Amino acid sequence: METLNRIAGQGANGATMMPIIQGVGRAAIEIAAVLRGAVFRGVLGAQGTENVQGEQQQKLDVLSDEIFLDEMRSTGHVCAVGSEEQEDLLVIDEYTSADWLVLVDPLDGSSNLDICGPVGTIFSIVKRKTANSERPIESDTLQAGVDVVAAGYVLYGPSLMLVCSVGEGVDGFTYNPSNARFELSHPDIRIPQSGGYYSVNESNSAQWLHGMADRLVSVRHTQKLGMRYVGAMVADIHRTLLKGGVFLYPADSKNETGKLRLLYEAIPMGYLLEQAGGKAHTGDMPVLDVVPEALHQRVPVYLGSVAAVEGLIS
Ligand code: AHM
Ligand code: MG
Repeated sequence: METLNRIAGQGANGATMMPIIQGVGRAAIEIAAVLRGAVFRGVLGAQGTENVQGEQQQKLDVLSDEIFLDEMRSTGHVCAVGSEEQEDLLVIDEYTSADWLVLVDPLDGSSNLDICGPVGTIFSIVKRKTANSERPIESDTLQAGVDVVAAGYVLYGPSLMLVCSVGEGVDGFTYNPSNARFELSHPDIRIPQSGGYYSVNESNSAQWLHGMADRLVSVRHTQKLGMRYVGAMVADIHRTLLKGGVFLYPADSKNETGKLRLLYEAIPMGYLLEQAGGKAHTGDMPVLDVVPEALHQRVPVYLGSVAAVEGLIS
């Protein structure tokens, strides 16, 4: 059975990305173990702090962030990490001359923790723009999705899965506890172009802008879509990739730029969707064309099968 090593043979960047993606795999195994034991270690619940977005941090958000950062440091190839849980760029002092920066949402969907629901980790990797002799700075992370070199997610569900791309399609790997390896379980994932589900927090529909509620009624009818919503982006995107349809988090009258973060959520998931033959759009432009202006910027997202996304944005 092929393992994560498959990535090393993919495209121009596979071999270079390999140690970093293996680091993501190690972080995933550690975070999964912490999640499994959380109720016994007293690490469920609020940390009592807010992140830069003003959201309550869960203890597991903070623990996952620490684990991920430690594993990125241990690769020796990452000079800095931009995390949804950290206000500023975290420079890895031991490796300031390394080539790569990683953007991460260490524990996405953490409101699902209280109900033992699925959660995930989302990441992307970009090459620094500053010279290697300089200390990396925040603007090194502000790169459009078209310049992303690798991206992926970890799904903490009934199985532990790592789904990623280095620009040569999308592969899914499942952790095999009997040999402690991520094994290739879903080679070359292609999103179905018809059928599937729409996935959205429909309780916001009265506040959606641009007539989105009416458009959704029309698209779900013409595309014959069922409905599913976990409320954890990784689980909702994973289903969308495998079954087709569309995941959306539109702009609404309270959040005119949407809820989800460009760098930690929209770009990595948009990159994967496009690599799998789908479409990723903000309603104004392709997700991968948006040039980020700030680390914690938000955008509306429409991610899924081409016809379903086009039906919503046109
Ligand atoms: P988080 O990064 O703070 O966990 O928030 C992101 C999550 C996504 O996983 C999910 O798609 C979305 O928020 C759900 O939002 P809502 O509860 O408004 O439906
Ligand atoms: Mg998130």
